[in-house]
Amino acid sequence: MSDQHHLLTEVDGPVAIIRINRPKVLNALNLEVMRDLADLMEGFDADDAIVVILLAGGERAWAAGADIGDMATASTKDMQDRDQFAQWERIKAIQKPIVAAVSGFALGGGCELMLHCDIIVCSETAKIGQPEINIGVMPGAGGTQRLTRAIGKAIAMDVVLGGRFLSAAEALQHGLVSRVVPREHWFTEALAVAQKLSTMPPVALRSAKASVLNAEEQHLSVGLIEERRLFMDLFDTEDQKEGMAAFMEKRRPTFKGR
Ligand code: CO8
Repeated sequence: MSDQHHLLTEVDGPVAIIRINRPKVLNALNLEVMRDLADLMEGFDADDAIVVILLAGGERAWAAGADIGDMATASTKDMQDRDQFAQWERIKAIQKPIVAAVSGFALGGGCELMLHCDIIVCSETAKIGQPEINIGVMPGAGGTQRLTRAIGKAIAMDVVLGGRFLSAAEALQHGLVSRVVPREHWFTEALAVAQKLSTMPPVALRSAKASVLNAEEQHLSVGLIEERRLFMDLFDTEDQKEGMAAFMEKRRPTFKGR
């Protein structure tokens, strides 16, 4: 495991693992972490040997938000000049699937980072929320939008306006996370999900991710046209030929990512 101090990385076959590692501040996301996270993710996205990215926090905290110390005395102009949202846009543009391994606090920018991931495996200990209101601000990295699309207006208002934390069970019930697992399995189960995904045909994975994300971005009729195009394009890949031939021949497919 190589240590880039606040982010630890490891490659496990076709799965790239990134761990946020600032335990003393509950993995608060400062500007350097976000920039380096975007750099790492873009590197793995461009690496043909990697199929899936697994992003993990720590046992006590996935991430307790943006680093409040970074912003405490900032003016609106200071925040604009930092252009920190450019890093979030880079993470949003990652084409490979991102699996989140979430334990403990996922708050504020931490919750928003979780919402940038595609499959969210969450410990039964997780506490998820957007408590920015308590410190005089509001979500700024997509929380009011992605959270509302995921869980609906009524619960989103409770979380965003009231600062209420959702338990893992509530988050699952409201469709905010993909799976809830016993506390001791939060990382191993997420890794297993990432490993399973990494056996899938990579081109189809990318197209399917893009198409599901379109459902959040676009109106239905536009999303359906784009889905049809992505679906058709996959018929020019070797993996489609191999996947369907293997099914017909009752054998396991060997995907090549093209
Ligand atoms: N930023 C900086 N330091 C933090 C943060 C944070 N977000 N969260 C926790 N810490 C630090 C604490 O200051 C403390 O440090 P120290 O030991 O030096 O005093 C250490 O982590 C441990 O925290 P606590 O002692 O408070 O631990 P508790 O178990 O008592 O409480 C809580 C845990 C409830 C998670 C509590 O720490 C808390 O409320 N944290 C802040 C949560 C919050 O408000 N998050 C939102 C931040 S604002 C935000 O995310 C805006 C996003 C905008 C878009 C992104 C732009 C970059």
